[in-house]
Amino acid sequence: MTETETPKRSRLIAISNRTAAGQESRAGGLAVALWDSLADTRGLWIGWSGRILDFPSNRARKSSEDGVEFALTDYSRDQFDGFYLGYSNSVLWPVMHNRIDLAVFDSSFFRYYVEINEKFSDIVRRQATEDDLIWVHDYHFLLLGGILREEGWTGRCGFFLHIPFPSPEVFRAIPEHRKLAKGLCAYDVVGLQCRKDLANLAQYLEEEFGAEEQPDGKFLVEGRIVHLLHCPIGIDSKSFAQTAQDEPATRAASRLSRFLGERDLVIGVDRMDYSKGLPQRFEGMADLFDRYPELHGKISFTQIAPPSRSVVEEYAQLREQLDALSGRINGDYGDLDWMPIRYLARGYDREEIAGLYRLATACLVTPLQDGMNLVAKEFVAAQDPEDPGVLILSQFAGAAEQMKEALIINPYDSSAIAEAVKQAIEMPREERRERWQKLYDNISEQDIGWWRSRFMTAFEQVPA
Ligand code: ADQ
Repeated sequence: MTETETPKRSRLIAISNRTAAGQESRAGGLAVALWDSLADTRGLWIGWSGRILDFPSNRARKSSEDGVEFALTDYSRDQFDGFYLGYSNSVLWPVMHNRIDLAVFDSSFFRYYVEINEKFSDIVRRQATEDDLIWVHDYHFLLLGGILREEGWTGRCGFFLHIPFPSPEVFRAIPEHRKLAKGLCAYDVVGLQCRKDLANLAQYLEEEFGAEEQPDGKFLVEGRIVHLLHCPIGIDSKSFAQTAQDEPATRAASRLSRFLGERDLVIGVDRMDYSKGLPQRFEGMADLFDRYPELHGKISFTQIAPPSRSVVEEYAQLREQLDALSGRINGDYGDLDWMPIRYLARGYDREEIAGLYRLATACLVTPLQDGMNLVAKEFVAAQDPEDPGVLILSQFAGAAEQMKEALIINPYDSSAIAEAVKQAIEMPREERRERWQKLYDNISEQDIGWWRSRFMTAFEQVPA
């Protein structure tokens, strides 16, 4: 069997905090990837309903959509604050993204993290049988595998971490790091976005638990075998390439091009998150206009960044910082007929974004730390092969391991951002085509189906 063929599957049970239940379009990569596997195996997707209730039940409500079953559960306000906003997004998210300085180590959060992981363990045990494959997603559920094992679960459990795994020193800043790591090692397969993450986790497990490396990516940790799998997530590149040429995309592109005129569009598309390096990116653009007055009026930088998690203090501060920075840069460099930065703090439909990518001369993907970054892959997929735009990519995005033909930059270095933008807008068409072709071949080969098969193949090999 080749790596891209999916073996005959057991029923799949997916677990993630948010699911694709009730989504009108299942356009997101993860939703599409999981949906197909779930539908093929008459599978079940367990997650949060999105509801906060005074007295939530410990059970989950079942529903079904297009051949996929859902079991969704509600949270209390305390659970939402302690588990989701607290431990998940104010401890794990910042630390895993190398921002210990932004973490809020409030000891009450962990209790709710354990409580929700236990709640999901109960739901899994009620809904699943030990013949099923349990595939858990992301940092919200690091403990779930360990809790299931403590409760005597012997079925196969796999885990995929969508965000980075930091260096051992940084991970040790989390007071409960040993408990989290033990939970992680209770899974049979742990998938990581890039080789750096895998090396960090392996080093941590060796130092902290004396883990012993076995052949084929397996590690013996405290008497159990865990398979650490390098498994970079991809996108449905062919379908995204088509989306970028469909009517909603071309309509959005023509709305923007009316304001562009002859100017080059440099685009950024991100959730408004401190990991995405937005202030540094804005400073990089300011640096460009500072160094090259001849480029004034020639470039329009459009940043789309809908606010996320805005009740978390750091996110509210980021919003204020970006508002101030864009105002300052437009004030300093703008003219009667030109605004250097168009900063849109709202989301757009995926179809519209695809059209904007295709219109752009360059895309700035400059996170300070990112598990993968799907925007980089979407931008490449959306290009016109005859006249493609240039991807400028942070060396700290997981995607940089695969996308070496992008202009790779250090996102902390505003001069590097400035020079890369200049290089991109001046790059000859032949060089753009060559770089783009290699990038496109890579993202088409290692697409979302490849990612799913790679994980499932490792998973199916675990003895039942
Ligand atoms: P995110 O940090 O949310 O996810 P990213 O990969 O950048 O990840 O983008 C996710 C999706 O949201 C993309 O499909 C993108 O098009 C869409 N999106 C982003 N900004 C948008 C905007 N302004 N308007 C509309 N849509 C927007 C986490 C990890 C990543 C990892 C993914 C998948 O943090 O590192 O790549 O999961 O594993």
